[in-house]
Amino acid sequence: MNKIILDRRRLLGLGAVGASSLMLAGCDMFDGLGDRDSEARALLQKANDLTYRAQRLLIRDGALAPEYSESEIRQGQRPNGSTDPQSAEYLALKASHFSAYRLTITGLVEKPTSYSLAELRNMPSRTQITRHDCVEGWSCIAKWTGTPLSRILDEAKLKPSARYLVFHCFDAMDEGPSGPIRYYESCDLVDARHPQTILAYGLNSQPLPVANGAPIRVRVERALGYKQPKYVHAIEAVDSFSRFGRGKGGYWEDNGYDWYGGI
Ligand SMILES: Nc1nc2c(c(=O)[nH]1)N[C@H]1C(S)=C(S)[C@@H](COP(=O)(O)O)O[C@H]1N2
Ligand SMILES: [Mo]
Repeated sequence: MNKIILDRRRLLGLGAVGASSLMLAGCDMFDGLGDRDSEARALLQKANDLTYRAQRLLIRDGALAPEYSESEIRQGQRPNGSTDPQSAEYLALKASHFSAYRLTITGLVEKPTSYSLAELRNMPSRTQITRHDCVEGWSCIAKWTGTPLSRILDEAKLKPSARYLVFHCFDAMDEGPSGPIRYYESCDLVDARHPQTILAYGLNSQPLPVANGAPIRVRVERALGYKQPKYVHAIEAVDSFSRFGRGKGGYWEDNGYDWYGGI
């Protein structure tokens, strides 16, 4: 395992060198005319895709993120980002302990459907103790319980054209010209079907607190903290992200973070 991590780091390091030399090579493009700026962007995008493909090659599709023992849970899961959504819809659901909540599955699926929290809790569950790594430089080991996302996808039956899942959240991050800009995230179908990818409703043997994403937050255990959307109300199967936000696949991605966000 250590060897794999080392090799991966080394390869990612090489990837970074590759990307920065592309950037240098791209520099004189900024002095040129017309749409060369976007040419340079396309090059950088290619470097990003390369990193993604390198990671996909090195991390076997089914490889599990490390799991820990109860004794390694040292503190509660530190709430970060949104911790108390204020949208009217969310406040109403929270007031009734999420009894009227429904998780909607839409987009490129044969059977669009929705689930109440009770229905999700009554499905087969998975519990895992994993480490959450936030890009701000902190980590927490916590125990997550939830419904495997693969089970939900089997029921909804993805259409062959589906390539990604987009997770829509209740919380607003900013006010945009046409209303609130809500948190959203996405993942590919390999991560979506990964055995540790769950729709979590439990944290450290308690119901998931509001501060950590009640009633449902996604755990994609091989990815960074911002890839773990909280307050999820809809999952949409899509073939592209271009319709959402600035088209980069997530709120933080639209603000410059890497889409893949693997660890
Ligand atoms: N809806 C939503 N999901 C989110 C965020 C957020 O602000 N809103 N922040 C992300 C970030 S940066 C981190 S580190 C984790 C924090 O999860 P926690 O509050 O359970 O620790 O949630 C992620 N998912
Ligand atoms: Mo984070």
